[in-house]
Amino acid sequence: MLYPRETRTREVKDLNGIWKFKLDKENKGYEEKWYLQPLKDTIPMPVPASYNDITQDPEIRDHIGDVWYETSFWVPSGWTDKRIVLRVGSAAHRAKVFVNGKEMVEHKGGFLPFEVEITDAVSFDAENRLTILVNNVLDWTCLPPGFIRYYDDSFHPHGYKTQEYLFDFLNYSGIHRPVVLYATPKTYISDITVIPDIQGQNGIVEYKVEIEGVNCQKAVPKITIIDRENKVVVEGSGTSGILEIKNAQFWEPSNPYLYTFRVETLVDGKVEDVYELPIGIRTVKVEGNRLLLNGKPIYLKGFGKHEDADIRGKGYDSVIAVKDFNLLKWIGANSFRTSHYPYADEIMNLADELGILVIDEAPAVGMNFFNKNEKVFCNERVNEDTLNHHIQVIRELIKRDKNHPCVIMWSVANEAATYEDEAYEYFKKVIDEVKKLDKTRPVTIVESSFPDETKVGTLVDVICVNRYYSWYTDCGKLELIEYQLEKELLRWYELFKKPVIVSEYGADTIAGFHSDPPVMFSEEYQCRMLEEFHKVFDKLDFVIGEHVWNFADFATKQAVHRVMGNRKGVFTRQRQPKAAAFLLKRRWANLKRK
Ligand code: GCB
Repeated sequence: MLYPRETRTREVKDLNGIWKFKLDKENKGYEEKWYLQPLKDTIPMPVPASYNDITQDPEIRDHIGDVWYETSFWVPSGWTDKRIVLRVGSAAHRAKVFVNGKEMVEHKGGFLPFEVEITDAVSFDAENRLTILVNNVLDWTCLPPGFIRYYDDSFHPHGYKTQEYLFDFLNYSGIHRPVVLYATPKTYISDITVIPDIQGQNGIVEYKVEIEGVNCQKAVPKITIIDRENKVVVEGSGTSGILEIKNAQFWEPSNPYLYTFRVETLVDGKVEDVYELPIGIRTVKVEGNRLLLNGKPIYLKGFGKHEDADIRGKGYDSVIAVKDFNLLKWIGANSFRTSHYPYADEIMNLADELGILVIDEAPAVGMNFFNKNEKVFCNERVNEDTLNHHIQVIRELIKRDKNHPCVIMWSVANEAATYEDEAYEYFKKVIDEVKKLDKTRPVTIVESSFPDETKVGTLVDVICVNRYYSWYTDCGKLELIEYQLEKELLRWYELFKKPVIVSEYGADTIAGFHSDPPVMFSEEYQCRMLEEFHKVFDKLDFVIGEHVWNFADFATKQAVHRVMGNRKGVFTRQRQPKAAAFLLKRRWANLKRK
């Protein structure tokens, strides 16, 4: 799926801003066809944003079910002979889109974009009404999965229910990413796949262009690769081919060089459509116990993140996005994982531009009761339907992100119950799909299982493991970390002979709490814990990365162990550094390993 970009032949119209919003308290609006008329009794709601924290009303914050959004737009008169597409960056978790009362498309999955051609549904002479129904219920067929708990006891009123899910971050809901209209010619470039390679000093670009629409049979794509100085470095033509850039600049964190891959489709010698894709020439490979970027070992320094901020919730916000990248640069990180779901296109674009490496994660989190008596991979829970949806999400994810040089690895899940026998078959199918669609990037599953119990260690290219020694186990016992962690990591390597990334480690820390000797929740404890982990990483050659949990404090569902959210941030939710930020900045500046 091509990100909507303006070119000579393409226009993008932003529909973001303040929309009308209505809570569907009894979830009856679809049945009553609310979309046929303008919504009544609405309140203003920003798009993109989670709706949960925008008002003072707990009923809106905690709503389970449907909500309605509505806006209106005019179609520019210059678009009469164009193909008009509506694109929703994401809506959590299911959406139905109506244009002028007509149902156009539905989508399941809250963290990926979807689009629909609406050329025949719009009016050029009148204002058009756009209605989006969003539903936030998570069930076992969703990613992430969840379930509704109905209470049948004397402590709860009749009919009381809660949305349950087995991950900690808050189930923020709403239209989370930009909504745009865009226009393309009627014969249009529908997809581009670019696979970069390196031969000596030269960059190799294998490409494939897909064209659809009225004259697609006649259309011939012309390809031009342009450097940053706007110089043409190579040209070609045809729907697929291999191009060579002599003396290419390779994309890497210290030089995130992007070329422009311009496609022009010619129909009877005339330019019909133009699309410009930023590309980076780089390779990623796992060799022995190393991760190689452009043939050289790379050590990952960074974080597991979240899309999360005050008031906006999970809504994309360019202010937060740029601030976060500035903090990543300031602290000396070179990477992050999109824990626990794919992030906004705009964030991926920034990572390309700024040279931050990304482990791109599917929204498969919360597939674990952390209780071996409660099975997850079974008919009533994560089953064939979940698997089919997982595979569908993998397809959408790779289609969206395949061309990003920043994406160096796919993560198919976080902390699933991989100790269950059934997990092997399940993840084999998911990983086979990834490998079928992308033969160039390594694949991982982020583990909480121990090396001797996981059933999936043989399926992945890199072992990613989350570990909380001295936090969730042996609380406060910093002195045990080195002993426990070293033993465990050595075992991972002994069993699987694959490079290991510690993809989560960290301590909840309330900014401003101090204690010496350190106790849990103090800034000193967070620092000491990180240092103990680092001692072990620095001894073990096969450890190829450290991702602290978390970049910033973030909102969670309420629980006795959550003090207004998860406080494992190295930055506060307002993006101010805790003491650990300065520790990491010093460490990462001086780290010898590359
Ligand atoms: C984990 C999860 C992460 C949680 C974290 C924690 O293992 O992967 O989503 O936020 O632990 O702090 O509990």
